[in-house]
Amino acid sequence: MPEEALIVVDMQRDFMPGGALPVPDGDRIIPRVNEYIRRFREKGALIVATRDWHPDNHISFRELGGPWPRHCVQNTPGAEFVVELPADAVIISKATEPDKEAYSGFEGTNLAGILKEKGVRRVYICGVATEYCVKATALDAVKHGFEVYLLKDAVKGIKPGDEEMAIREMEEAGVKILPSL
Ligand code: VGL
Ligand code: ZN
Repeated sequence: MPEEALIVVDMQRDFMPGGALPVPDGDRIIPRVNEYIRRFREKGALIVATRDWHPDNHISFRELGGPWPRHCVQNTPGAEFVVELPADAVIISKATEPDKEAYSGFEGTNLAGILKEKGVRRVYICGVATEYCVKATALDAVKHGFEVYLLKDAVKGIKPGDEEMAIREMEEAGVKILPSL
């Protein structure tokens, strides 16, 4: 039973420079994330990857009154992962319904159940965007009773000020911030 899980949040083409909703320098954390995936895998941790997986009529899209450009539409190149995941990684698709937004990997998914069933107590979080899906996932992980660590050298935010604020908010909620591991 793995005590630990690495949760890789939304490392998808549309969130990288050149994508539909780019996180500035989002691609610069790819090597770090790949290294964490390898290292956690080696020590027997569960590898989880969340993905934004929207239908093409999702409410978060500007054309439908939402805040974001069309991004991460199911089964399109923009929704593909840009990191190297092992074949046995658990893939969690979120925000898959047209009328529901979900920033957290726990929202509307069975992620908490899967982690508990596998005996996971500690989760380590990396990915994008720090102030949206990373933060929401980390705060929900705390609420579900996990011990939560943020891998600070393997996250990226959309706006630097907002990213700093989000990290403080996570810390106040009980997330342990690790400069690196
Ligand atoms: C995200 C905005 C819209 C994220 C997803 O992954 O942080 N941000 N959809
Ligand atoms: Zn989205």
